[in-house]
Amino acid sequence: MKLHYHPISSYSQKTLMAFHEKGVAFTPEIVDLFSPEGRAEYKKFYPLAKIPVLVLDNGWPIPESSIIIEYIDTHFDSGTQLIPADKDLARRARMFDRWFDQYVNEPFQKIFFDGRRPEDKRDPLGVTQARATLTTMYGMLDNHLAKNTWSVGDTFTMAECAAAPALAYARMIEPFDKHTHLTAYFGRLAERPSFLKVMEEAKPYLAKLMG
Ligand SMILES: N[C@@H](CCC(=O)N[C@@H](CS)C(=O)NCC(=O)O)C(=O)O
Repeated sequence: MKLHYHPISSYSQKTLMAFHEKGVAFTPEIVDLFSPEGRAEYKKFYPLAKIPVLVLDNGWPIPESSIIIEYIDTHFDSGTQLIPADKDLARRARMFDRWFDQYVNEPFQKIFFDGRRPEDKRDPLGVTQARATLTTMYGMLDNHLAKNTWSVGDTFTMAECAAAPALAYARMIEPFDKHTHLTAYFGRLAERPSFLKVMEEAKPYLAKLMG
């Protein structure tokens, strides 16, 4: 199976982390959405032009990072079980996965990409709202993590795959150091071998981007 992704894309990193957690192999297909040619080419394959997309050996495409993780977790027994067998724990893992995507990753992307727009095309109100969402979420996560090692108690799940890249990027534009439990949680994520591997792959691309 082939994974269309980019090493610095946070949603790609989320799925990469899941692949590493499970020890599942894939054929990498790096997509450059920053280049107009790369984007135009990719749009022919996936008109929404979002990464990641997993393509199975039978040609069946699976878009959306959470759905890719669902696929690999239910089709491969190896490594970490990312969606708990218990229905209630599974629902909680999915809920945190949604929270990290919608209220950490999305506001981060809004703020980051707004900063790359020409001055007259920026959206200050949207950025203020995104920052408010981020800080609200930081507070909620901090409370939860005061009593939990991972999102779902002691069980590392798909939620952590969503959390690590999203928090790593979000903290660069909105630090969360004053939230000590969230900071400690991020410290645990930052030591996770699957995340270290993702960061290692991203390093040369990030260096190039920062120029
Ligand atoms: N909901 C999607 C979001 C994917 C997404 O927004 N990916 C970003 C890269 S991190 C992207 O493809 N952005 C390109 C664009 O929006 O044009 C998922 O979970 O996979």
